[in-house]
Amino acid sequence: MSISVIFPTKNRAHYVKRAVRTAFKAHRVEEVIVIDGGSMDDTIRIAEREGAKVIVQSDLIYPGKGIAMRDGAYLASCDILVYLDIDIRNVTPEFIEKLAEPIISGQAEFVKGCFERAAGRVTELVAKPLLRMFYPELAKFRQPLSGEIAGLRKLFYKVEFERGWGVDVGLLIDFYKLGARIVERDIGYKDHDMKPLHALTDMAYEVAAAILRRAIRDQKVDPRWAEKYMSGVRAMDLGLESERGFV
Ligand SMILES: Nc1nc2c(ncn2[C@@H]2O[C@H](COP(=O)(O)OP(=O)(O)O)[C@@H](O)[C@H]2O)c(=O)[nH]1
Ligand SMILES: [Mg+2]
Repeated sequence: MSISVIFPTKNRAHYVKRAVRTAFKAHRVEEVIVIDGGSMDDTIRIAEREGAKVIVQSDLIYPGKGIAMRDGAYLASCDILVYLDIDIRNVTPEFIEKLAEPIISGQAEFVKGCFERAAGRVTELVAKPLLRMFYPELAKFRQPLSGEIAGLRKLFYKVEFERGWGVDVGLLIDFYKLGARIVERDIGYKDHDMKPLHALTDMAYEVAAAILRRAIRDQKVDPRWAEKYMSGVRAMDLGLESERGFV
């Protein structure tokens, strides 16, 4: 089985060389794909120089990580897709090999990476409580928001990619609903940039929205209740920056 490695990127030129080179070194990797979210730095140039297939994501909104992941799935041609964040300082080929292994061995169709480091704030305070309420079967995952995943390419065409930060938890729920066998695989320590608390508000909101939209779809939440309480949230004017376009 062959592997396509996909990196969503935005303004992370500093990490690109190591990430792409490392990906090409992993066993079975036949292509490395970089989907850029409109970087103003050298991200695209370096990725091309290193031999990656590079495109700019199809809809240039920010945050658009989910759009980039979806575009990557459609550009890819190998049997297995492995997604990695670009900003992993200590990335090694083993990250990719460990993620793909349960699929190659026939144990799973979808693999969620997890790390030794404690899970992030949005994971602990938003994703886990909501998963426990609406998808208790998924509450055991230590890092339901991790962007390090592997899956059978053909299954990625049957799930819904959220546009922004909700994409990772959305994929986990959708693969589960598809009946895919899912395992969590510890891939060691992940050394990456940490966002300040204020940058997490929008992220937390998008993660909550992704879970709640699926809970409504799966009839775990009364749609009339949802209409009444959730429909106005997106348009709510808090006097802050408006319109994130996550739906
Ligand atoms: N194409 C694209 N990539 C993005 C966007 N936002 C973030 N990324 C990439 O998605 C990955 C995860 O983002 P990051 O900021 O590290 O999130 P965190 O690890 O949760 O703090 C990184 O590889 C980013 O460069 C976007 O709008 N478009
Ligand atoms: Mg990161």
